[in-house]
Amino acid sequence: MTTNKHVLTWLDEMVALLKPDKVVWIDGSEEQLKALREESFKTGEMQPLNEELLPGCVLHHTAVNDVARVEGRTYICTKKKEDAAPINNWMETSEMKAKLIPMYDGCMKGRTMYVLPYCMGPIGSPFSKVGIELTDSIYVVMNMDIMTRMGQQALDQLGDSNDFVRGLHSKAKMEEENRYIVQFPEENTIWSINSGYGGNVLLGKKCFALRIASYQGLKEGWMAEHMLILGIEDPNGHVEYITAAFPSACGKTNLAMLIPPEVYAKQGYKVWTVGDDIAWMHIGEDGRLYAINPENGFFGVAPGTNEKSNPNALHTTMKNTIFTNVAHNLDNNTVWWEGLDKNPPENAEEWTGKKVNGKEWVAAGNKLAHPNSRFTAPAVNCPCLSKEFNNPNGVPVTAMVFGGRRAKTAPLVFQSFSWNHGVYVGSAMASETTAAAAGAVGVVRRDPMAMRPFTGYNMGDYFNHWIEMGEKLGDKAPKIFHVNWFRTDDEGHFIWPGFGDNMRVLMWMLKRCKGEVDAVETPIGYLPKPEDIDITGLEDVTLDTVKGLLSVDKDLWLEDCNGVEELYDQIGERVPAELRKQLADLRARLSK
Ligand code: OXD
Ligand code: MN
Repeated sequence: MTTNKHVLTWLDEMVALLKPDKVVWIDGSEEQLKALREESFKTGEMQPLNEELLPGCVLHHTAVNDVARVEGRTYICTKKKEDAAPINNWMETSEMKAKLIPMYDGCMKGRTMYVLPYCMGPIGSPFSKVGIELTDSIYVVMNMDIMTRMGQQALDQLGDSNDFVRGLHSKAKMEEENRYIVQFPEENTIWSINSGYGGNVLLGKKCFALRIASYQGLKEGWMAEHMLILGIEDPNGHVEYITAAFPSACGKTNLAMLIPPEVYAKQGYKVWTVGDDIAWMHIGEDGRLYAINPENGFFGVAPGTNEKSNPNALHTTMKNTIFTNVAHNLDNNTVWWEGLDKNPPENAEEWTGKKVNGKEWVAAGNKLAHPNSRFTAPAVNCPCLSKEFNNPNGVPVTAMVFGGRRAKTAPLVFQSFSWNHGVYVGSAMASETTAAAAGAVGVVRRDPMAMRPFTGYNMGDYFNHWIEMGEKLGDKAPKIFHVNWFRTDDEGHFIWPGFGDNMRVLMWMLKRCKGEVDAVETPIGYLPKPEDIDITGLEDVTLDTVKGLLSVDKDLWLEDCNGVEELYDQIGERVPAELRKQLADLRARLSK
């Protein structure tokens, strides 16, 4: 399929190491994919679902100990420790290889190795990048077919170039204690072993499009961010684009696909999805920042997705979708998850494959679907997919949003005073943890730019890269905002309705960007005047509710500053002086 010498030489080396029985190149043809699906049904790796209700959809269960990204076992390996540590797990490159090579040696004996070329970003875009993943998993091939532009088209995009990411994945023996997800950014290489969970094994996604790409962006002057991209079209047909970073499982997919509330829909506003997870951003010829979505599908969290919370996502999953670790409705051979509807299937298999009475199971407080169960769905299925989705130049970014899940501290929305203050705000992001990563749920952790688990190099250098991008963008830089949809009252109930109504907050941002609305200057940034958040048609939200949502408790903020300082101290001397100054200025404003 290719005469690229760099590809062929690397492949020879890997075949010698892995010793597969068979090597199969994935060309991306329908015929080949169909045969692989059939094979996966035979081995039980996948189960076909109801062809009438869910055409082309399949169900997969991972191993029970392999249901989320494993941050504790994810490494950035560089020659020098300070280039990746201390936020990342680090090991010296050759030391890590010496550890992993014996595990890879012969691990594909008796198996087929799939050679899977893929392109991140639209084919033909100057900003797209190619990777090749070697894997012994059909599940991976089928997921990558949805999530990337896969096969011959990717090799054509690569041509003779050596600029491709070398990805190696083996399920090996699926040993938890020997599970490693390793990035070697200096060598454009990813090694993943002993896992079958999406975020650990679909190497185009977190490993490449964030960890490796963030490093490439540092070297080449662009940005790879954990951000959704959406467009808001006004009644005149003019579209403004917003990118937004939230920690995993904080509703990026829901925001990216939001349905405008009636007050806006009536006027003719529309929302378009460009991406729900990752944005690659370059400075365009006109000096503005442009974003492409490197992915070609959505790897979304299933639980909580329903007709009300995200009808677009639900619709997107109705055909040609892979469901992982959701519950199986045995009555009609479909799927179910918590929050889909109020009717758990009686005749069900819960996510590990055990037959249960779903109603009784749920009533007894058990989960039918795993909280991090997923759908892998093609972007083309999405009813609100932007017509710019495949635009090789991307879309111009007007506003950038940071956000987290904070019960009390952060107000509904505020705008930063400047780009550098916005970089501070991003660096200070924090959130209460969710089920997307293994570990305790509900603990506050600092998650700068939602990139804590995804930055492929030193976090201080990463902050500095943001500051330098701002210098290049000058007055063409997007405006930076911070939101919090998750404020709770004293009983722990969410105060803001969220979902589609979040558009009310985005509309305020766009007005700010166009200079159409004033704001209140506060120590933490510009806050809306409460009456400038349009609450028309909201039943449970009054002007007083909005006032409450916009209130800022200075003591909580000063406490939060201590958390930021701790993070900066942990990162150490590479934290830019500018951010230390932003922190000092914020403290001074809060103490006045
Ligand atoms: C994801 C994540 O899967 O952030 O997108 O964990
Ligand atoms: Mn994500």
